[in-house]
Amino acid sequence: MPFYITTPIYYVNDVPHIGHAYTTIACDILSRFQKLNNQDVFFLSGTDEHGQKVEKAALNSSTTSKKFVDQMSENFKKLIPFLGCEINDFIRTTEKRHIEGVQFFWQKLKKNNQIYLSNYEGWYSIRDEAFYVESDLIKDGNDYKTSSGSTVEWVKEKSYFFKLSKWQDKLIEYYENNPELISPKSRYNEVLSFIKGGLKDLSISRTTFSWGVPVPEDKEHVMYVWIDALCNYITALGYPNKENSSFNRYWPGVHIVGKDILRFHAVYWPAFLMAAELDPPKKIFAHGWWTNEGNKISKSLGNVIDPYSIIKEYGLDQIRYFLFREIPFGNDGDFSKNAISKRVNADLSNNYGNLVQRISTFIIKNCNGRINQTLNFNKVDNKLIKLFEEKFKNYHEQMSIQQIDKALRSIFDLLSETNVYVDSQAPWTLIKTDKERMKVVLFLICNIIIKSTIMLLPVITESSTKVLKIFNYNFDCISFNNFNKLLDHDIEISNPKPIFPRINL
Ligand code: ME8
Repeated sequence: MPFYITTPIYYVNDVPHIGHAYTTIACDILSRFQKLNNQDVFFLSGTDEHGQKVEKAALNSSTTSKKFVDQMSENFKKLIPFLGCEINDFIRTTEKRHIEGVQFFWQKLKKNNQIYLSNYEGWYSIRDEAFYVESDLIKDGNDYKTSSGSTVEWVKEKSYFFKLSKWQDKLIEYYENNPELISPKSRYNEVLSFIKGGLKDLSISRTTFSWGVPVPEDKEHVMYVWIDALCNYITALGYPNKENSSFNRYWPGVHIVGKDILRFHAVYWPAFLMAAELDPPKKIFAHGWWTNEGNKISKSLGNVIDPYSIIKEYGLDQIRYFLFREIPFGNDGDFSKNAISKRVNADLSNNYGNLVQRISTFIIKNCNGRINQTLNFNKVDNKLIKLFEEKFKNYHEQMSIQQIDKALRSIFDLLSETNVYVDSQAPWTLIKTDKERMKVVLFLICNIIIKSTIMLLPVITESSTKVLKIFNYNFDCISFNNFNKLLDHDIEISNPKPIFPRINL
């Protein structure tokens, strides 16, 4: 089955930070999970390069807008492999394929009588690239600000409008019939009540600057950056080419976005798509925001977390794991170095790493690195096998609904119980008293280690790969098909090495 997953396309007005890395890694985890389910995955990321915010940043640089966006986009592209993420395509909104696709989309809306020309007069925030009504704003002396502190300016210009108001009832009906389309539930409720509060037609073109996609047949206007940006999800698939195209195969997709941009994705985007007679997205998941040691992350506070330096300091898998285990995916979270160290030491070093290390070195030392396959399990063993089956089921259910933290918790509960089993069965004692029983115990522990490692593969990809190599696991066999079945071959271990050294607190 095709599975299409997207990150937001990131604004190139500044360099990437941990927030961007967070969304990209989330998509990578979910994409790797679906690959283990044998799905045909298409994972897209990219950059949002038009609009006033980017134009302003380009003007402040000493180069042309085109050169500026080329350089800045490269920073986002380069970050992806550094984060251990594997994408299928990277789209830039300044590419020809995108511009042509968006212009086609615009014409389709026009043909369907969804667009009209009028005048816009109201507030606009360049930082948010969003229109605001006065009731959304907070008075700040003589000025107004948004609730997140963005400044706004009064805009008065000729503009094309999209007939968003016409889609209010359709959107309500659509979401009421499909409540699982927006997650978490609280965000779904928020979107639904926003739509029920009434939708106004949306200004979708600008005339007071020129850094945007030209509106077809009206050179005076460029498109509003959000209609341009949202279309990336389909232009990257080859839209408007529908026959035999990736569009045909992969659309509709799953969008992972920050809570700040949910409204654009869950209100405007499905309405645009329905108006163009296309399917709305399959799912929109809105995650929360990270603060840094309790403070809002912002350039002016000088506390922006650079993904390169934090990964160099703690390690890639350590950061990937921390980001997705520490807080429920969907909630806000606080990024603190103390929390990273505690989390890594407790889970990755003690619970998982130590288990792998002590079992693999024990087998090398005492069994020549080899444990034969067996089925001679007793009651205690069967209890652990049953627990594994339960935890895998839970892991699978949670990952399927993007609850990455809960899925990880299932694996680590299983590993904790496995450590208890190791201590109670004590293979180091059995070696003296009952060698046959020792082999059964070791075979089962190796099974659980291998299975847990495969479950961890989407999150801590590099380290899981290393562990599977220690256990000489055949990578061609990796899939969640028949996952409950224990290994039907002997286990061979080579070159055990410590995987997660403890971080000194
Ligand atoms: O909004 N914590 O781009 P953008 C968690 N171009 N995530 C964060 C974060 C934080 N502190 N800060 C940013 C745009 N993010 C548009 C999107 S899509 C058609 C167009 C993440 O560069 C989060 O995913 O401002 C947020 O949605 C995204 O970065 C916004 O990136």
